[in-house]
Amino acid sequence: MRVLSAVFHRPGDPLSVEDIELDAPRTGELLVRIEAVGLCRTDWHVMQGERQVAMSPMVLGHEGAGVVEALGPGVDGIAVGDHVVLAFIPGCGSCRWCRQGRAHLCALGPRITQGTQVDGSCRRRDASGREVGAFCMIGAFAQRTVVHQASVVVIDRDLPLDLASLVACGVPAGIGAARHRARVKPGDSVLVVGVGGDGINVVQGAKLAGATTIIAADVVARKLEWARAFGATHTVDSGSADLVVAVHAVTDGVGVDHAFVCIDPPATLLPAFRATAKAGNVVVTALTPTGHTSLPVPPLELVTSQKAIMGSVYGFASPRVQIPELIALYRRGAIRLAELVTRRYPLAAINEGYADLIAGRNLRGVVLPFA
Ligand code: CXF
Ligand code: ZN
Repeated sequence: MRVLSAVFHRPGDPLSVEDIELDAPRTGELLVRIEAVGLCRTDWHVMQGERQVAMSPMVLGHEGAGVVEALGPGVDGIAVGDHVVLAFIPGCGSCRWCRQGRAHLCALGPRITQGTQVDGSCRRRDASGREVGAFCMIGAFAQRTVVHQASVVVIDRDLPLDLASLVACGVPAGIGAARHRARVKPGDSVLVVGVGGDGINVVQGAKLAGATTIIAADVVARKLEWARAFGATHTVDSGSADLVVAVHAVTDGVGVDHAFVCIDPPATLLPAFRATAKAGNVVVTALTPTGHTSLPVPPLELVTSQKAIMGSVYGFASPRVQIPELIALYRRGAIRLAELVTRRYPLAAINEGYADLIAGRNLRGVVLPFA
């Protein structure tokens, strides 16, 4: 079938919104009508050539939610009409990580930039017959997609799908970084550098975990205001203030228990590290363009300060466990979803959505492919 999709062709070019030929689902796969898909910075990194993918053209988009329309053979436990969130790392169910319940570490994870389906082949072609890939084995910037059941988490049907799309990436990435990676405890102090789509969710995750000092740092004034609404107790304009001085002023010269680097690690990791207390945690959630090969932290300082620097993807917990849990927390009023959405766009306006993200106008833009 022909499916309107937003396609990456070459680094530096805007996404091209065009008809793509989508094949029927094969074994273990299903057809999903995409009702909402979030605009995450990761896709922007791909569009800029900062994160390399193995093929082009490729349909980007990995923060999607929708409704199952058809099943291929061998799909288990998913029915037509089910509402689903797409997981940007599949859970094969059989590798050592999945068997431990840690699907965020699934052995298939390194293949999400390849463009192919789980079985290694492609389901999409452009008008000239060329094979077209799907980012994260999802390709959610489209009206419909074919994904493997390993990439699917079934959710309750009464949750609005624009809100459901948020729990596909930014919400678990941020909240999970606070809860599962740093393991923030009641009374802890936290610094979040970059309070966009990931960072704002670290703020709400830190609040949920009982942190009593939550310092948000950003260069965009509007994002600092949003961070206050999500639970930040202090804000720092990192465009003008010295981050380390500002954090020490709030923490009696000690530094924070946990710092989160949610934007531009080459520039922000060292100040975040130095704003962290001895023996504290520095958690990096933001991506760095390919080509940077070292951490900007003096090794001697790392040893003598006894701090831990750690990476976190998908909030360091299985999307299969986290997504239903986060939806339950939302229903209890413990986390916010609706307030994360700044603007909604039709698929044809997706490049405008990315321009808004990069200009700092959006916390989250959400594309509604059928609007
Ligand atoms: C990213 C995390 C690192 C691998 C590619 C996808 N996540 C989403 O924003
Ligand atoms: Zn993302």
